Amino acid sequence: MSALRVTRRLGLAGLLPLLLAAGPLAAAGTPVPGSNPLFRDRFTADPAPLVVGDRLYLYVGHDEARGEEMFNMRQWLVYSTSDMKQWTEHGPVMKATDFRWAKADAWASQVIEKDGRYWFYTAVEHDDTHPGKAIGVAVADSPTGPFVDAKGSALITNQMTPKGEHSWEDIDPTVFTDDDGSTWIAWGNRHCYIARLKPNMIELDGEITEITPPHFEEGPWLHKRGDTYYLTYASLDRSDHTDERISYATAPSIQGPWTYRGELTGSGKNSFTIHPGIAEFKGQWYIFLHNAALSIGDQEGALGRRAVTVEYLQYNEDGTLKPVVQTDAGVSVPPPG
Ligand code: FUB
Repeated sequence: MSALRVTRRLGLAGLLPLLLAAGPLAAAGTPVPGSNPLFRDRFTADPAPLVVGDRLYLYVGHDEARGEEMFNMRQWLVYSTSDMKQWTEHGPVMKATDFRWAKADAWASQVIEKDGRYWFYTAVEHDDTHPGKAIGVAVADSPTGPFVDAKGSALITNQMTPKGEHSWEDIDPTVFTDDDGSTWIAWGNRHCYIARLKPNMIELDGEITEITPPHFEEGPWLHKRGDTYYLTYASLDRSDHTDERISYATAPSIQGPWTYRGELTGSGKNSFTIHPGIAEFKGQWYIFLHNAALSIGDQEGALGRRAVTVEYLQYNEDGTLKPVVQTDAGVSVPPPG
């Protein structure tokens, strides 16, 4: 059916929701605010939201891979919004090599606020004194930085979790403060670990416990709603698909026991990896993800050229999560149902 006939049949009012749902380039080549991907002038990955007052800050890794390069991630960027539609770019907050003991790889991170300071936990490649990936912690007095190494050495090294058979086991930290004020850090690739942090935020307080849920691959994210704790993560069911999806587990306490709840999303378009970041903002829950559907000039989306997206996150009455589909429209349209 021609565009003219569609317009006649639906009228302009009927056409508007279709145009919005069409996503990024609906209005004369201009992205619809809130549509996906969120940022189109550079490649971004591993989104980690943080709500501070009436703004939501979004920390991302900057994907700079060229050609067939796998990953080239040197720095983290931060954006913020007050309405989930218009985003302010604050630029780089830190480079991997700002940790003097690290030599590369600004991989996935999360920032949380505690006692008025902002604590930035992230994965990097350690120098040869502790080979493999490691988790560092930096701190700032503002959510936009500047962040500086808070410890002067890694918080977690590859050698602290000897079970893993590969050098990138200790990545993708997620941090969560429970109602009693205790802060917990979970992380991992193939194996998922959790430990309590000391009140100083730069040391582990006690044992590291393994909590690996079914099909766990990487990218854990901890959050709580009501009395339920959620562990959402990138999963890989090697028996039936080849790209990561998002799965989740729930628990009655941060210390478990965790119950596997199944897959939450499919794979990100064109992307082996996918990575969740979850936040409640102004009464609405959101899940940030990434895919590799964005092209910039002659650089097409790829493993190391990803693009951050956002969708509504909705709960069933029993606290389980409604399936999430990555859309072009994102949050430019109202939440379903
Ligand atoms: O961005 C580098 C790595 O890819 C992250 O640490 C993983 O979660 C995956 O997204």
